[in-house]
This record gives sequence, C-alpha cells and structure tokens, in this order.
Amino acid sequence: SIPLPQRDKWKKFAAVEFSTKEEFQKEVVRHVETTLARSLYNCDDLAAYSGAALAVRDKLIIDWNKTQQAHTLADQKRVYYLSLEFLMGRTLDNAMLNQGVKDIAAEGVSELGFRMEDLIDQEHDAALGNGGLGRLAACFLDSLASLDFPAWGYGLRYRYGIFKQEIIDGYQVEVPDYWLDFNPWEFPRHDITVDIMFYGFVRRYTEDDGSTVNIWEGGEVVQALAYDVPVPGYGTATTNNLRLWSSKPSTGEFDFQKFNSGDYESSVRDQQRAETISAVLYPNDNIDVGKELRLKQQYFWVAASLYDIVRRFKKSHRAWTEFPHQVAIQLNDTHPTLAIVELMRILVDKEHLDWDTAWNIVTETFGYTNHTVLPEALEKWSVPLFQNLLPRHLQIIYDINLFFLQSVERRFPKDRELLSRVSIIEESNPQVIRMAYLAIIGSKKVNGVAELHSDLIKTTIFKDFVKIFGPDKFTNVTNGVTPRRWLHQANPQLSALIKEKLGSYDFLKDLSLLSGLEKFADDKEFQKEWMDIKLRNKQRLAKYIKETTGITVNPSALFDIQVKRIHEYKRQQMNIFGVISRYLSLKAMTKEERAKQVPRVSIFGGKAAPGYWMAKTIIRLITAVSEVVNNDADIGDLLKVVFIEDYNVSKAEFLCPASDLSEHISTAGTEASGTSNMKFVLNGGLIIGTCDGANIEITREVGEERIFLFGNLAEDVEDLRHAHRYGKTPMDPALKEVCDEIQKGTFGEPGVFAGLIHALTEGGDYYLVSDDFASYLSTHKLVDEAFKDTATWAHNTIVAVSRMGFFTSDRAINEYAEEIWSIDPVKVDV
Ligand code: CBF
Repeated sequence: SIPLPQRDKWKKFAAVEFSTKEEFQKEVVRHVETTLARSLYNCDDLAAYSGAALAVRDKLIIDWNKTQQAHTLADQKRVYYLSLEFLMGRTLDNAMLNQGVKDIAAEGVSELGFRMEDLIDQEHDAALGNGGLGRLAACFLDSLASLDFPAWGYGLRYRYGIFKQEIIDGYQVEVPDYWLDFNPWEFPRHDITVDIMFYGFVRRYTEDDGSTVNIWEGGEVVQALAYDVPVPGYGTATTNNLRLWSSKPSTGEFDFQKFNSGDYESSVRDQQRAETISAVLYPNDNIDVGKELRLKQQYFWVAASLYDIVRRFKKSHRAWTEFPHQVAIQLNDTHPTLAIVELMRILVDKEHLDWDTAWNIVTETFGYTNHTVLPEALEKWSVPLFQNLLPRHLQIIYDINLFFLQSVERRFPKDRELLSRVSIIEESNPQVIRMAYLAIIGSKKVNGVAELHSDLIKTTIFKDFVKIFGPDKFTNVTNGVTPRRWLHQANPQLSALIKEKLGSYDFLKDLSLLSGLEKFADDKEFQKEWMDIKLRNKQRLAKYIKETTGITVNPSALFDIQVKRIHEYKRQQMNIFGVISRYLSLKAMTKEERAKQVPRVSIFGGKAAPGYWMAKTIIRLITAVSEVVNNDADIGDLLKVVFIEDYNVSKAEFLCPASDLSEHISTAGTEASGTSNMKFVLNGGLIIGTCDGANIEITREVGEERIFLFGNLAEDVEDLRHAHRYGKTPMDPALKEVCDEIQKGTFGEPGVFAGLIHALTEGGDYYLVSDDFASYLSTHKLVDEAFKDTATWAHNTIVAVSRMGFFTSDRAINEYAEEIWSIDPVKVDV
C-alpha cells in the first residue's frame, strides 16, 4: 500500500463519482473517445451502451472499494455464498436503479442522441445458471448488498453460459452462448491466482512424535484466476463482491519445454485441457449427470474459494477456533459440498490441527440449502471416479463417515439398517458418495426453501438424519425475490403508481409497506390506472410476439403464461393438453357460443436440457399445436398459442408484468418452492397452481379467493402412483380425447408424440397428469368466469400485490443472517 507520507497526495487525486447529468455525460464521452477509441462520428448504440456502462461501472467500483475497506475495518463475521450458478441477467439498468442515477443517466444519453432503452438492450444476459437456483443466488446477492451485510459470492466464470435456444422447424436447437466479447462488469485480478491439483497420490509420513501426516502430491496442476463482479445494493453505498474463478494452465500460456522441443500440439492441448474446466455451464436443471468434468469444476471452484477465504481469515492472526466466528459458508445445494472436505484437508493436513478440533470448526462454519427432493437430482459421485481425481479427499470422506457411523451406532445400537441407510457411501456397484448426506453431516444447519418442502425433506429423504441430529438442525427459509429487479426495474410504471399511492419508494426496501395499497383496492380510478398499466405491458409483449414470431395476439385477451425450465414434473405437457382440450371445445361450439368465450393467449417459454428427449418433445407439441390453432380461421382471436424462444432473465423481465394468469402446476410435492410464482403475483397477475412449493404460502398470504388452486395433494401422490402401477386408474375422459386427437395426426405426425402418450399410459403417469386433469380444466373455467368481471379481477390483483411483502428476498436473507449465519450489517459511509 502507499506509504503514510504520500497518502494525502493520493487522496487528493482519488477517483470521484459522478453525481450530475453533465458529469455523467462527460464520463460517457471520455470512455467512448478514449477507452473505446471511437468518436462522435462512429458511436453506435453498442458504443454508447459501452460508454454508459463504463461510466456506471466507475461509480460502482468506487463504492466497491469503500465497501471492502469498511468491511476490513469492521473486522466482523462475513458470509460466503458458494453457488455453482449465478443467473444475474443484465447489469446496467439494475446498477443505475440501485445507485439512484437512472433518471440523470437516461436524460444524459438522450441529450447525446440515444435512447436509454436501446442502450440497455445491447447488453448480453450474464446467464451463468439454469433456472430457479441460479436466479435465487442472484436475488440473494442483491439483498445482501441492499441490507449492508458483509458478504461475498463465489462461483465459476463460465466462458459459455446456458445455451441459446433457437426453435427451428418447431424443435429446440442449442447454440453456444459466448457472452464475454464485451463484459464491462468484471475485473480480472491477475494478482489473485490459486494453484489447484487433481489426480496424484497420497503419501503418509510418520513424524518424530509418532503422529502421521498425509501429503497429497504428484497430481496435475491447474491455475484459478479471480474475476471480480461488483454487486451494488439499493439505496446504499454497499457494493459487495462476486468472485468468479476462471481456469488456466498453471505454467502460463504453453508448456514451453514441449513447445521448444517441437511438440506444439500437445502443449496447446494441455492449455485447452486446463481451460476446459471453466468453459461451460452444465445445462441440466434438477438432474445429476455424474460427469468427471463436472466434479473437476466443483473441486476447482471450491478449492480456490476456500483458499481465498482462509487467506483472508489468516490475515487477522486469530486462533483457528475463531474461524466460525468470522466465517459462515453457505452451500447452495450440494454442488459445493466438497468444501467441507477441503476445509478438513486444510486444517488437518496443512495446518496440523487434530481431527476433532478441525471437525468442530467445520461443522460450526457450514450451512446447507437443499433445493429439491427429486431423486434424479440428488448428487452422487462414483467412488472409483472420485478416488482417481481426488484421492486424499476420498480418504477424508471415509474418515468422516467412519466417525459419524460410530457415533450413530453408539446411540442406536443394533440398528444395522439405519447405519446402511445413513452411510455417506452407498453400497451399490460401483459404490457412490451421497453428497447430500455429507452436506448434512458437515453442516450446522440444513434448510429447505419453502414450508412444504422443508417439511418434506424432514419426513422423507432426510428422515433418518432428523432422528440422529434432532429436529433443530433442520429449518425452513422460504425463498424470495428482489423487488428491485422484479418490480421496480421490470415494471417501472407499476412501481411509480405504487409510489404515488404510498408516498415514497420505501416499499422497495421494506416490501411489507405494500400493505398500504389494500385500502385502494376498490377505488375505481386506481383500478383503472392499475389495469391500464397491465394493458400497456401486454401491448408491449404483443408487439414483441408479433416481431419475433409473426403471430398477432389481441392484448385484451387473457394472457396465460408458463415460463420456466421444461420438465415433466413442472407439467408443461398438462398445460398444452389443456390448450388442445380448449381448442376441441371451441371447435365443437356454435358461433353464438363462441362469441361468449373469453379470448386467450397461451404463452410458453423455457429451455429443455439438451439430452432430455421428453422435454424436447413437449416443446415440439407446443409448437405443433400453435401452428394448427393459430391458423384456424374458426378460432380467430379466441385462442392463440405462442412459444417464446430463448427464455432468459431479461425476457422474464417483460413477461412477468404482462400476465393475467401464470401457471405453476407441478405435481404436488415436486417443486421445492418456485420463485416465478412470486414475481408474477408481485406484478399484478393471478396464478393457477397446485398445492406445491411456495404456492401454499402465497395462498396463505393473499387469500384462497385470489389464487386458482387445483389438483391432488402431496400426501396423496404415493397412493395415486401406486394405483397407476397396478393399472387401476382409467385415463381421464377429456385427456383421452386429447390423446386421440394427437394420435389422429391433427398436430402432425403422431409418432413424434408417442413418448408423451406412452408416459401417460404404459408409463404409469408418474406425474399424475390424468389424476389432475379434470380439476385443471374446471379451474380454468373458473378463471374465464373471473376474468369477465374486470372490477373484481382488478380488486383481487391489487389485494394480492398488497400482501406480497413476505416474498422479498430481503426477508429470506434476514432469516438466514439471524438463524443460520449470525452476521450483522456493516454501514458503509458515503
Ligand atoms: O430454490 C430455488 C429453486 O431451485 C430449483 O430451481 C432447483 O434447481 N432445485 C427448484 O426446482 C425450485 O423449486 C426452487 O425455487
């Protein structure tokens, strides 16, 4: 750092944030002309976006520096959020709003000849995630900064985020998402690198005092390079850090020895091999694929992050036993569970702590969030694969397991079944490591993400662990979403109207203040302004649909939206079967009857994992139905079906404000929480949903009369599945009619959809589409009736929004901070 006598000089020239329109403009022009080497003669929207982004970035980085200094000075406990996915979306708009400079910036660029909306549209989404889990991590970062918590996110800097989806001839085609050609929001830290080892072997030494030391050596080394992304809070100077690791060969660009001896090819190959680790995000949501490269990614990221965390802790020269008082580490799902093992390795092998002291530190430090009960999503690693890649870590896992099983045996003698049920090692062929069990055993607290889900994990997949550790280790933190992005940024008109009624934007920091809206729910003028905003948002979506698909939709029709990853458990197939059923009923009606029907636009969007054939077939059915229905002259505006290509965060931002109805219709007990349900309601839409995940708590908050619930309950699912297995459930007649129509070829070659029909029949209807279909259709009829009464609909949406305070991610983060992390905020002086 700068020597004391020179600091005054330094401070005199310290960077200053822009605070007026003119200062902002000056920064934009400076960046365009110098950083980008462009001029007023060749400044297009992209260059203007870049100039504006760099100006805003400078402001962020000044606050980022202040925040890091304040946190170092405060020397308080920090939380580290380890997530393999951060689905951040775009940054510019969010950063301007959080920093309170959007108005001056918009005016500033307009005076320079540009429209802020066009500039914002130039930005690539940072799509380093698959769906809900990654977006939750992004909302949590926003809340952590907005609430002034000293927090860091740690993740991987994938060169390719989630693929881009193109729909070609009705089918999904995956295209790589290279998002890094211009990314002003990250800072490479060439001075922060960590060497990470894989493979190799373990040598055991005996010290003079008789103790044994294990040394892991002889492996292949890859370098982790840090990239920092500033995360600004709303209405505060706090700007936290998201550190993403990128992989490089540890020897620099090439292996020079090989290069000089003429072995060019293999020197380049080694380089590429190292870079492959952080090259791609695995595009699977809620499914475990068990590939070696994925395990490499996990260890690479976890080891680099822990090295960084430990290095920071060691600077304070505290005793190791203080570690859990200074550090909380949250495991976002089981993906970072290796961190438990790596910290044990650091403490025992490197710092030479005894096992019990090390284990106490570890188990006081970690918290584990479970996001799913789906068996196919629970991570398991094959022991032979693991042994080869991380031999020392396997030994440590065996030891953790041994000590754990011994303690279980002491408490529950003679229960051999219990021992094999809770063992971290599953005795299959090959043996596998159950990562969730390791995460539970190594963490202080385990939480689910909605009440039903947290109850389910305690009574099903983790039941034995409740018996062993007691119920207090398990808790619930219902998910939430940030109202900054999902209301203020996505729906500025609605946010402004709410501000007008409540008197300030304070609700963006304390969402419970929305309750003040309820008293206006019957105010006719307010209802009109409210519904006008909804209409404008629908018109904007209609325009987008026209431009991108050519389909004309009527903005006054009921917009019914289901956007999320395509998955059988989320039941987009049930939605499209319902659409077919509606189509068949409309076809069977007389002209007079048709005239009485509520026009509908059924909108779908979402990506299927590239190898998930059934999900891809669902997409094909949606596009096939849309080709038929949208071109049927008998139907006209009464029904339109749209598939929005390449659903992502920035598309969600204009879809959420445009729904009248959104669908959250998973088989009961399968969706851990869901978060788009919260976003849609917060934006003045109602939802049709099953008694699943956070739908249940949304019902509790908004009232049963403001949600269209249907379907069987989680507690009945097992019996219903059992009945299917024994052929005791005839198919629902309306569903049978739909299947017959598909098989007749109305939507093209029926063979294409045979898998979907088979899943309902011989396949045993695992997701219970048939069981829920009748109530799904009848509930849609209730929706139609309700939509006809505009005043009551408006009333209900206003009341629902006024009761959404609970679903802010600020509430969730405060719960984590208090109940799990024990951290306090640190104020950063402006
Ligand atoms: O908790 C956040 C979300 O995580 C998932 O997306 C996941 O990846 N397991 C769940 O499927 C969602 O229910 C949940 O809201």
